[in-house]
Order: sequence, then C-alpha cells, then structure tokens
Amino acid sequence: MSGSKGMKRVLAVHDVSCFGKCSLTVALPIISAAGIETTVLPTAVLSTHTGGFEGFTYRDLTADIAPIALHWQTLDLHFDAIYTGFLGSLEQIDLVIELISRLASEDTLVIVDPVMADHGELYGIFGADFPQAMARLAAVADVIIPNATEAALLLGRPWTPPPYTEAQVRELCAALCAELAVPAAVLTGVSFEAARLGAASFEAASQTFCCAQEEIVPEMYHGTGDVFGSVLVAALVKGATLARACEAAVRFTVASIRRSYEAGTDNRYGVDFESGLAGLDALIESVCTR
Ligand code: PXL
Repeated sequence: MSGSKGMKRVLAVHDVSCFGKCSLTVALPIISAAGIETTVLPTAVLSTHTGGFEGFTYRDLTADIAPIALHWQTLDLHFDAIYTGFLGSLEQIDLVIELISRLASEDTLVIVDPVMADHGELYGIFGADFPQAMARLAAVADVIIPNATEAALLLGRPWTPPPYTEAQVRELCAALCAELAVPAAVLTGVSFEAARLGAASFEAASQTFCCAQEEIVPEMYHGTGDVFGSVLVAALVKGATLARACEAAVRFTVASIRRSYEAGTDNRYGVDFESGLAGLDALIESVCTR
C-alpha cells in the first residue's frame, strides 16, 4: 500500500495540452524531477491549451475517469497526494470529487488548483455555474491554490483589481478557508508593491499567514500557475511546511519566467522550467531543512 522503494507517489489530474507547456506536461516532469513517482490521469487531450491559440482540438476523456479510478481501486494504490488542475466541465468536477473519495487515504494530501479565471474574467469556455462546482471540489481539498480572480469567484464576491494590501490578502485567504471549509489556502499572483510578485499562504488551524515574494518580471506567461502548483505539491510531499513550500514554488516559478523573458519566448508557449529541474531537489531540500 505504498510507493515503490519508499518513494512518495502523487496523482496528477489535469488535461494534456500537447503544445504550450502547462497542466500535465508541466506537472509530470516537475514532480518526477523532485524524486516523486507521478501517476497521471489525463482528463482531456488538446492540441494546445486554450489561452491564446485559435482552433485548438479538444478530445474529452470524461468517460475514462471513473473506469480508471475503479481499476486503480482494485490495485490498492496509495497516493501521498492528489493534485488537480484544469477540468473541462461540471461533470468532470463531480467525477473528480468521486475519484478523490475512492482513492484518497487518511494521509493523502489533496491539493486543488481551481483553474477557471484570471484578470477578473472567467475563462470563456466555462459557464457561470462553473465556479460553484469548483467550490464543491475545493471543499474536499486540504490546500487550494487560486489566483485572486478565482478566489473572488469561489467566494461569490466581486473581483477588484490589484494592488491589494497585506491585510486584504490575509482576509481573502481566511475567508476562503472559513467559507469553503478548507484547511489551507495559497493565493497566487500576489503583489503588494510594483516591483515584487509572489504568493501568500494561510493555515486555518494556526491562523498562520505568510508571504513569499520575488522581484517581478514584467511579462505574463501561460502555464506559470501549473509550474507553481507542481513545485508546491512536490515540496509539501517532501515534508516542507506550507509557507516554505510556497517560498520554493515562488522562487522556482519566477526563475523560470525570468529565463523565458530573457530568451524572448512567446508567452503562450509556457516558461523555461526545464533549465531549473537539475536544481529542484536542492531547492526543495533547502526549504525542508531550514
Ligand atoms: O494552465 C492552466 C490550463 C491548463 N489546461 C488548459 C488551459 C489552461 C488555462 O487556460 O487552457 C487546457
């Protein structure tokens, strides 16, 4: 009932966007590079992600989710974490809630990235009822990792554009934990001053609030939320506290963004996380041992 040779095992439930690094093409290499066995459940196969490419293909794999989960149940697999990201429909959300109830053990850390919106806008592919369904999935998580737009949608609040004060971010994180009944929330894309960007974490039991920030890179890239989430998951599974895992994830993500910015990469293509993989284990070790 455990990973091979004592190795930790994470189940990543995301789509495969074949081109444009995000979701599983980011989660699998990053979590594996951290020395963690990564089981994948692809929820859909797209020619590209949906952020800025015209005419992408979309092969829906909803019908495979329950049979895959049922098969795994017969194998008695143990997952140290289940990490969910982009989900394409209300039906997929319900199936993933059921999958978690089937496959999560008492000690499985459930991390939900409620991918659905950014910059004040729900992604065009989702209907207005999508955030409520995502809130139901968030309620079965141990940690949720929304951006400020997703946080507002989960809470049914109007979105206000940044900048936010530290007090506002703390209140938002605390409200997510209280209203969704989730033990911990990490808010991504948090900036208190123009030159710095990062994430804030809040743990309801101890009311611990921490911020991790790095010098900002003046460009937005696709897939950075998945880079952040993957490092966060890896660091948590390796024993880091939420605040320290957040630090590692911010540092790794900003370094990936900086390399892509310096290379002049098309921001739809995703960021250069690959060049950071060789140093990932050491980065995670450094936040686990401090
Ligand atoms: O990075 C999140 C993501 C994952 N998968 C698909 C997406 C997005 C964000 O837009 O479109 C298909």
